[in-house]
Amino acid sequence: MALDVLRSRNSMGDPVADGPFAFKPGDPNGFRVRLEAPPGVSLRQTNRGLRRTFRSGSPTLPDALDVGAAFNTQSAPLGDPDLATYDFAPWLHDSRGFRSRLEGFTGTGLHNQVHRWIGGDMAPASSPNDPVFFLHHANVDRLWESWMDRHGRNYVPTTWSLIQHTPGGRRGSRRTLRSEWQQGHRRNPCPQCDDRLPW
Ligand SMILES: [Cu+2]
Repeated sequence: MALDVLRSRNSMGDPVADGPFAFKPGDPNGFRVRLEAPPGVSLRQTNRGLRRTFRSGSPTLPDALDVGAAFNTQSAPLGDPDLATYDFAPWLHDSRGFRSRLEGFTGTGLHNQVHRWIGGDMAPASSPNDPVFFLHHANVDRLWESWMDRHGRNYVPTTWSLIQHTPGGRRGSRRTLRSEWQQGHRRNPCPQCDDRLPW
């Protein structure tokens, strides 16, 4: 379904020029992007059309083989038994396990690859500006649900964890994950998050 939406004629561009999300300069009620988070900027107001730059960040989309590989818990080289575990300490973005595989920090790309393939407004932290974000993330949730059907609802860590995501990679003092996240980003925008990681 997402591909059908994206493959409509001229459904990419700056701005998108066709389809239900086309930019119509003379129509104040047409689809507009009102907030954006470009690299190095946490959030700012704007008033423009939707941007999509297909294949700019990845030449391909994930396919069924990529998804199948993320569920293959056989021994190497056929699969990876760690994929039967949701996540592993120290819970970093590229830790072993299924979570980082589905996010796309390990393996073939999956979630991140879709953001990169669509590009434009799907790349930065303001990626929910593109309605296809919700199709994409519904599918990510579907895959996670499928994994939980197989391996149980084993979310880890079970308590708030120290986070190493603060500016400079320092371990913060003992605060909650949410507090670290907010304070870390308020003090100093994290280049890794703002400029590299798809959302
Ligand atoms: Cu995302």
